[in-house]
Amino acid sequence: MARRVALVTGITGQDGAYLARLLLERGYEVVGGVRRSSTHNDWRLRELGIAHRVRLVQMELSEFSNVFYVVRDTRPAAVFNLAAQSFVAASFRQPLYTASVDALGVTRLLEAVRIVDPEIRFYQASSSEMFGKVRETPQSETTPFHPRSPYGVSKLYAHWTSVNYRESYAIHASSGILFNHESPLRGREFVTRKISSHIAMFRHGLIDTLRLGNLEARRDWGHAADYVAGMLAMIEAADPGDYVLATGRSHSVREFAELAARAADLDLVWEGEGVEERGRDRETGRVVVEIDADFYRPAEVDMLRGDAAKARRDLHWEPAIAFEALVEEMVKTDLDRLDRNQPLL
Ligand code: NAP
Ligand code: F7E
Repeated sequence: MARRVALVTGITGQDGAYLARLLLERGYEVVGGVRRSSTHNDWRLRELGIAHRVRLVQMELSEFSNVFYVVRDTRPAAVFNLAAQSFVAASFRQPLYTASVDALGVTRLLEAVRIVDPEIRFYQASSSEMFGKVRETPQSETTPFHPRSPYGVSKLYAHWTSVNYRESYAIHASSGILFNHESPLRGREFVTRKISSHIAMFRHGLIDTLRLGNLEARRDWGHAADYVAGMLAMIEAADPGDYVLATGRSHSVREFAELAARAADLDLVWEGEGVEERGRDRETGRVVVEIDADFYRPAEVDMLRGDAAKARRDLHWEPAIAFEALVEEMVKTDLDRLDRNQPLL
């Protein structure tokens, strides 16, 4: 690629921040799409020390003319489409908005790419949520899809739209089917960061208990910093394609909570069943975890475990950060933020 401008939609999110840092390290000029808001939301870019090195432009994925003019005026070599209403639980309450941004937003962006310059390379942030009620384990690029939420359904539309623009117009469009990836920059409503931030607040005496939903759900959790390297590898590959990125290991929410508690010197012991279940600290007997049925979902994805053999083979992609190290980093970072009187964002 001769021109090295990368346009990253969703740059204010977790992946946007890590990807922007990686792109800058690799010599790209980074333009970040930001939706209009009354408050400036660049804390992740500031935390990584790169806020001053990226150019932000207003970009709302539900507005075609806005999307089109940004692509036309920035003339990127590559577009990374990370923008989305990304919270599965919220998609049940806002299914139409989720579809507009996560599904049709991708058509808007790909139409802009097609019209402005079909040589622009395109990365779509697809999701393991598309596998939903899984047909086989582990899940790979050939596993049939069965999404279980408006989010998963929207991402599936977006995935096939990316495939379709590749096949119809020869656009270098890749779809990264990424399993859950987390970090200290994860949004606080997602279960991993909810746990790490609440455990840290509990340790600091700022809250009494952590209220969780389904403890038995299993996810293949990796580190976001590893996964953005896979996104860039897809964009830079000679040929576009669809790739699963995953660690190949699966853990329950309960295991995540136990490990997170241990990182803050709490030893969880469980008692009771269903919504009556509690997790107490062995030493003090204090209740640390309670169950709250409000966090159950209308349809759950019970277990995910990915097979990233294709990405290993074709992209030489390999996750470096193990689950245990990820959990520890997340809890220690939140504890450290509180030690320094920083708000948990
Ligand atoms: P995230 O932290 O929730 O970030 C989402 C980004 O999208 C934010 O910058 C958000 O802006 C922006 N956005 C939301 N609605 C928008 C709209 N209407 N127009 C323009 N921008 C909008 O998500 P993430 O964890 O970084 O994930 C990045 C992408 O990968 C998402 O598409 C997600 O669905 C997908 N994905 C994530 C995972 C994962 O485990 N993290 C796995 C598979 C796929 P604000 O800052 O203003 O909210
Ligand atoms: O839930 C269970 C919940 O919200 C994980 C997004 O990045 O990854 C993410 O989607 C599991 C679910 O992530 C609570 O029921 C229990 O089974 O952290 P989550 P997610 O739904 O897997 C995929 C790959 C994406 O693409 C998405 O964008 O944890 N769970 N108790 C809970 N979940 C939450 N949020 N809060 C709880 O209290």
